[in-house]
Amino acid sequence: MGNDFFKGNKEFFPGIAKIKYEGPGSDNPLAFKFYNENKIVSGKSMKAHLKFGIAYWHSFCGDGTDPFGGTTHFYPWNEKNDPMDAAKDKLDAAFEFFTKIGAPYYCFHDRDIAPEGKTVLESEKNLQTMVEMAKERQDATGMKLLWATANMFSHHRYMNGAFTNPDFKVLAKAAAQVKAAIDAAIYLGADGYVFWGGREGYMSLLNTDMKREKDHLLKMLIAARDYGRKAGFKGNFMIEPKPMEPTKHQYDYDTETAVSFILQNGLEKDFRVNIENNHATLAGHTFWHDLKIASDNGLLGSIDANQGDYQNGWDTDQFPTNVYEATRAMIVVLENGGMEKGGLNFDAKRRRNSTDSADLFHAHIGGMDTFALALEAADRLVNKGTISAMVKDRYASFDKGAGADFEACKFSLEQLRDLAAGSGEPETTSGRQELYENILNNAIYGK
Ligand code: XUL
Ligand code: CO
Repeated sequence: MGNDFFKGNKEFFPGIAKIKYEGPGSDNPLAFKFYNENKIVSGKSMKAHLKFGIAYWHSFCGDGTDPFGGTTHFYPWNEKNDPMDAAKDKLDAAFEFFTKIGAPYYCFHDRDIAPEGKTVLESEKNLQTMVEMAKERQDATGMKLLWATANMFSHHRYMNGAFTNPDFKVLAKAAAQVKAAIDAAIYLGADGYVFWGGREGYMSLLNTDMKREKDHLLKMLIAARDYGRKAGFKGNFMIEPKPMEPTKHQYDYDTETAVSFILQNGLEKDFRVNIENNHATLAGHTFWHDLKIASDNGLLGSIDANQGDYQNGWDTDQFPTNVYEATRAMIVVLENGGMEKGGLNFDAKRRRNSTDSADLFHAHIGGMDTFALALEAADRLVNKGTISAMVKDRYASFDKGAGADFEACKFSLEQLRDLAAGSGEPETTSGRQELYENILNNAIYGK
């Protein structure tokens, strides 16, 4: 019974009603067990804390293709021959899904919602037409656009990069695409605009002038920012770090790199980072680490909520099910005071062999329940304050006396030497990692 989409006349997901919260006692696979959108957690509803977004590309465009085989997900909205007619069916399917799953936001690449035309003008017109239709549906349903972006990695012209292409003519095409995508973001009232530089990197340093390419990248981000602000875009521009894939090395390698780039170039007023779990793990970090780097620098923009595979390491874009990992993420989000204009976008796809329409619902229900559990666990931990008090105490020697003077830059190296020479060997202090881990587990299990 695979690929059972579109059995009805008008509905693309027939037989599936709006997903409701039924609580942990329910055995209904098409119900939330933990995500209760109106439940108040620390003065705010779960819906407002989590701000779930649906990724248009995975849920309505991804067809199950992998490097070893073609389509396994056959969608009724891809059946019409005219690409604009197909795009309209896809939009209807998407909004049907959004309202049935009950997520308040969505995200798209320009080419997800509108087909590329033969010319720049035709592409702009296609996008404008689809964006106007999307606006009508947003107004009718209350859905909001979390962020938009331009796909500057699929077309063959971008095989050597977009903003970092060695051919200026290609760079100009990328500029045209970004301008139209920013216009779309403004028209739809998006809270963000994302730059993920899929091909902004190199396959070989032998043929690459890295310094020049990075300079072009910066110039283009500034041009996009200036255009967006002039045209009235009020949201955050965001860089989404990823170390590799499809290139061997991407310039926005990890969060630390992207944050440094933003700060070094004075872009912090307009730019934030959009952090994806599986990109962090691909860079050899944890999701938690990258979120913390962003938050510590006041640059946490939004999250692409997914998870990787712990054995093979690459970007498998699976739906988040790991409550422990999600809890650590939500601790950072809560301590950050939320994400202002950001949310949790499911940049995640069903497995190639998950071919039933219900699988799309199971996948999102799992992701939403996971983060609902994580939110409550993180809230218990943050509110209790045991860990933050323990961490504060760990650094207490810098709160007064010579330690505080050091932080206030009152000591030279020689003076520090004299202090050390005048005192005995410090007593060792336990880092108590196991105790911290137990406290986190206790919070996850309801204490
Ligand atoms: C690719 C990825 C993208 C960005 C948007 O790994 O994460 O889907 O989120 O271009
Ligand atoms: Co992503």
